[in-house]
Amino acid sequence: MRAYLGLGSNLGDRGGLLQHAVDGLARCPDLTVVAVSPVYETEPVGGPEQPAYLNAVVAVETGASPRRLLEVAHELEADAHRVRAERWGPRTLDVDVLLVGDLRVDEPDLVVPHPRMWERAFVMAPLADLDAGFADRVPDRAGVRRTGLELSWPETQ
Ligand code: GSY
Repeated sequence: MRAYLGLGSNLGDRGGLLQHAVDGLARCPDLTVVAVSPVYETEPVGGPEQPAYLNAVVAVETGASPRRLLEVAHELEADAHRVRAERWGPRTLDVDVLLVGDLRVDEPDLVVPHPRMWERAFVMAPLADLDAGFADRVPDRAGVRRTGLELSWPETQ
């Protein structure tokens, strides 16, 4: 299955934290990283006043369940010392399970496809870079700009 994970960081070495997450995914035996989007700098959506985010989307090939992908996401976040104290507040690293093939999950702590992805240009713009089939679903791009930063993964190293 092709799955997509969203990465976001707005604290500390934001680019380094995104790269650290991609490196962690590339080491994970449950999946293969097949593509990584360009990095976008994006205005925060929701929550208190907080710094701008860097966002990217990673495409993986995997036979892992959405639940296992959520575990991997939480491991990466914990590794980045994310403090989960404030739900919508700044975070060193946020990893969201966006899509897992055609699977649908609706559980209290896991909803796939990610329920808010369609309205978030910081998710849909990088997702459309990886799959042009989403290009006509990208909402207003105000506050979302592509940086020159590129993340690497084994195929590009
Ligand atoms: O859900 C991801 C965390 N997050 C973000 C984000 O990654 N980027 C932007 N621009 N705003 C956000 N608000 C939240 S919460």
